[in-house]
Amino acid sequence: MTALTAEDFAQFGDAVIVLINQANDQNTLAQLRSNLQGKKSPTTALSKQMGKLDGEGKKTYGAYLHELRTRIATALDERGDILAKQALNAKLLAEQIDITLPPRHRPTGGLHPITHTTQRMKQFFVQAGFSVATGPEVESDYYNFEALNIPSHHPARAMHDTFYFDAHYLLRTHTSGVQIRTMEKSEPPLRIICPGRVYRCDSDQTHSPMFHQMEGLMISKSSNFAELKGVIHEFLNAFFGKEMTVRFRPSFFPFTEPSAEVDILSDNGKWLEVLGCGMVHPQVLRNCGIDPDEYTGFAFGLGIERFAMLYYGIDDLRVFFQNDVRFLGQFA
Ligand code: 2NM
Repeated sequence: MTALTAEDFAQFGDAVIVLINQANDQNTLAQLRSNLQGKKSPTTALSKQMGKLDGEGKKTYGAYLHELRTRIATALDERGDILAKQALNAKLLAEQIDITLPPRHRPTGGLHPITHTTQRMKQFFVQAGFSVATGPEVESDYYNFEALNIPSHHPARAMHDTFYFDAHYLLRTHTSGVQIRTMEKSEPPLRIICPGRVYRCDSDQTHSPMFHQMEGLMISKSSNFAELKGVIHEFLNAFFGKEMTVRFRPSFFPFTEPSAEVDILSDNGKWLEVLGCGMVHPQVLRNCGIDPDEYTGFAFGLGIERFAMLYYGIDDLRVFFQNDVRFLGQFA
């Protein structure tokens, strides 16, 4: 065989490197790598020729072949690096995101109008020094009626008003049990409001079997009816956001004496009843361990739905409980 010269190896190497540098993607380069370095590659074929050479010739030939393989390997690696970098840049470019695009619309919820109304009520009383108290919705006969001076023959006790579980337990018909417990537990003076769900066996256009009430209680050594009138009037002014014309009408509740119902004058000249109130009955104070000769107090109770309807101009009570998003969305 005619021995290949250094020149031959160099020319072959040059030609192969041109080929390598023409590879324009990683797949082509991988194919080329397998063709140039695999078992069937020209360099493998060349190495098989070595056996036929003598000692000195084998050494020179071996050195040329080694250099050729090194050149090919280096060229493959360098081209590989370039193509990898190009592929990465193309990927980054393709996956580029525009962070200045406006976000997709995500609908957000809002507070239920009853929750919002309750919060506005709390806001007034908390700034006036009242604490918010809560209690169980399943009440005992004692806390819902007995302690409040509601005798067993009173209409409020009749089956058609109250949801009874058994002879002793019921769904509270007002939050007064919370006030009773607070009076039992704490030393006067006291200023609390008790918002919450209450239940009455009654359902039509203007009555829901579950509705929301807020009751308030203030006990001190000097509370009187003038103070009650002042607090209620200030509350109504704050809630409706304007100076209200208010009327206190004598009324009757078993747990207050004297008792009154409060009307506000509406824009169309009609009086609207909005709450009940009175001076806590001495017997109720006594029931809770408070000496009525030392302390006096006033209490009031209102329906939160009624206030929400007046505030938002809603004429149907039922919309509060239907959870229609077209209604609720207007308060978000
Ligand atoms: C009302 C009207 C008048 C009231 C009385 C009490 C308590 F526990 F102190 F005796 N709590 N709530 C009360 C008074 C409630 O609702 C129309």
